[in-house]
Amino acid sequence: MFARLFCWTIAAVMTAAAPAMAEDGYALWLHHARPNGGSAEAIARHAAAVMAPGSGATALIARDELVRGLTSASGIAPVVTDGSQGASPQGGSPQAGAIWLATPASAPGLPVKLDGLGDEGYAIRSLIRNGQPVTLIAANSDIGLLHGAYAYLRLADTGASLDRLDIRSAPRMKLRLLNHWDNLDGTVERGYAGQSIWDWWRLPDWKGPRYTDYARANASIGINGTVLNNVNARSDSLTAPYIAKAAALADLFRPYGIKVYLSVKWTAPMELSGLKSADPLDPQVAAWWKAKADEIYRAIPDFGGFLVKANSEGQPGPQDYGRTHADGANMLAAAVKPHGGIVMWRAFVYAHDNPDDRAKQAYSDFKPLDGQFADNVLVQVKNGPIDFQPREPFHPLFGAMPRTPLMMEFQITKEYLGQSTHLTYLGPLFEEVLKSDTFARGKGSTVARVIDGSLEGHKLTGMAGVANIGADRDWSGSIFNQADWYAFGRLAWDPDLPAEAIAREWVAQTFSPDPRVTGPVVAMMMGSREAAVDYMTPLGLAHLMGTGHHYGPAPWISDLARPEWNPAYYHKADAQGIGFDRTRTGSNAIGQYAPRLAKILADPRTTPERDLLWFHHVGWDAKLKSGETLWDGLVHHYDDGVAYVANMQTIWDSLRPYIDSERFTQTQVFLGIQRREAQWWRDASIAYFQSIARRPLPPGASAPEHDLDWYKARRFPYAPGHP
Ligand code: GCV
Repeated sequence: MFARLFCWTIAAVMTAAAPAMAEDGYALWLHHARPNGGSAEAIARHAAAVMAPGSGATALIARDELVRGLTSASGIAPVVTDGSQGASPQGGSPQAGAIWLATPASAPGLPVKLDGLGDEGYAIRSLIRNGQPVTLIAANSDIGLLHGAYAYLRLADTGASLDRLDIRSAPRMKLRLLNHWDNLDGTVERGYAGQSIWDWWRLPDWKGPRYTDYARANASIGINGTVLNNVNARSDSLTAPYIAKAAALADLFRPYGIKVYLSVKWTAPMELSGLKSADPLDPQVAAWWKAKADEIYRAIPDFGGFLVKANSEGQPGPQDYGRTHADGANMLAAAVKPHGGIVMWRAFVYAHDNPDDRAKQAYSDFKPLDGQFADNVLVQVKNGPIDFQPREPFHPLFGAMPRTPLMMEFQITKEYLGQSTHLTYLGPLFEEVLKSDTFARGKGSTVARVIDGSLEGHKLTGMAGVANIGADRDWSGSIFNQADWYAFGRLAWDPDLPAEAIAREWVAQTFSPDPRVTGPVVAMMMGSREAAVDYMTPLGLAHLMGTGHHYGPAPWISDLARPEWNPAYYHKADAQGIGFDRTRTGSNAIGQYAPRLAKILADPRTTPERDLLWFHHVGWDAKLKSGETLWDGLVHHYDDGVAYVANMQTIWDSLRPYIDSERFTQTQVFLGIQRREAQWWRDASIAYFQSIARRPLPPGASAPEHDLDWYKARRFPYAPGHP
């Protein structure tokens, strides 16, 4: 009878008693710090035992994660049983509760309904079993159990009541993917957290512990796939040695429900096998890709598929052979289809020989292809029509291709939002885009409903985030950048989650659920992205960053070869006013939106002020909603941005008693950098625009610290993220 009772207490206590880790951020949101007395006791009371009958790798991970997390959070290691003894742990209080992990396979006749939860969803329910309080975590599969286990830990860590739980949750998006822009030489394009975490050189032999921690972190927020290499791809990643390396990672990630994908270079058949062309309609080319896909699937049976950047920024593609993006995508799709793979074809395209507004080019290329893509292709669209700016209106392709699954591409790494050191929480940016109404099928046709498939009935759905992960000890280049990774995962699972609630969860798990911490830190975070918009590119301005590295202000640049590489192309400031005329009198990019929205955007008086200069060229003396002139308002926005950062510094300084010194100091120092750089952005922008607008600063506004030439002379040859 006792033979089936397994006691893991010693192992669990050893886990708990591991040497106290420095708070260097490595533990992310998973360090399960012990909350104040009351919650710790409640956790111990509800989770004196973990009943986990499964024996598969994933079920064991779910069990171990619970034991590890609960031990750390409550200070008491739960007993582990296989459940056959009922809920009461041996020697435990008869009132003590247990966590019961179960699937229909392990426990037929479960007292919860699991239909609608699919393979990845879960249910959590408080019940009485054999007279004992039990929290049932149930799912159709072990992966669902793992997600449920992490969800339970999230509740415990955030101080939620664990008494009467009745939760059902399933992901709204099928594909929830990180896109790594990691190069085979270890550099990361637009990476600000050190070198790549993939040690390609020593793979497949050396598989360091960080890979498993990476999988844990991602699984804990529901991410279920990772594209390992940069979309600016090298063919080498498709050679046998690199397939073996990818396979080693796939083996590690599989028990966490995470599949690997690869970015591919269009001309790989020519570069690797000497084919004369990469024409997608050439049978030899198609056969090459089919053989390559077969080879990959022999090594990685659950390989996810391919991500492609084609005919964009110098990358080759099917258009080089007079073919369309659909021709290219469908040829690759046929190669992976027999294995259940998919193709994600990026819509980030613009051409140097196309004089049309850059913001219009992707729509012009892709909209006519709607309905022509194979059923295992998604078109992956950046959130806005230019390129991950601090603010952009949503991309007009959302809602415009009803017969094609569109996948969202967000950028988690902050290429344009202060890179590693600015505290600019991206949750509100993601939320703003997802909630935007495309009006494609009338009011309520939000971007979230386009990408979760509900608007047009698509089953293949997804959201990708360009990762901000590197080999830095804190993974993301700063503690607060971890929140962006976290928010991405949570929103990919449920695009309706409010950014503020996500921030609260993250702060509670990362620092403390103490309201003296969550209150001010969440408040800081929530306004931080708007502050960056204010001090960098207010009122709808965009792409005014330094050339190439995109670090710091350079609105004056106007001499680069391609027009759309120049900041001056985007702001179009002249003696009369500022802004890009995208109405009928200008590029008519507004015409790419649904008529109801286009009508709103066509008039500067009805255009949301936050997007004003994106859509309109507005006179310097035009009146804003506040009653002030555009010029004065612009200056005030810059000042508001700087003031917000100064305020974050004050708030953060007051939190010293509640935050460990390592993470406190990093944030304090980084806020100092941000303050300095916000001022620089403000001063350089005002110095430049004033030289064009030729108007005095509004009363009370201070003059820039230096003259314009000083700002123009700054050079940053070693700025990171631009290998
Ligand atoms: C991977 C922008 C970035 C590039 C990036 C490109 C893309 O242009 O600056 O670094 O290249 O977007 O998304 O393909």
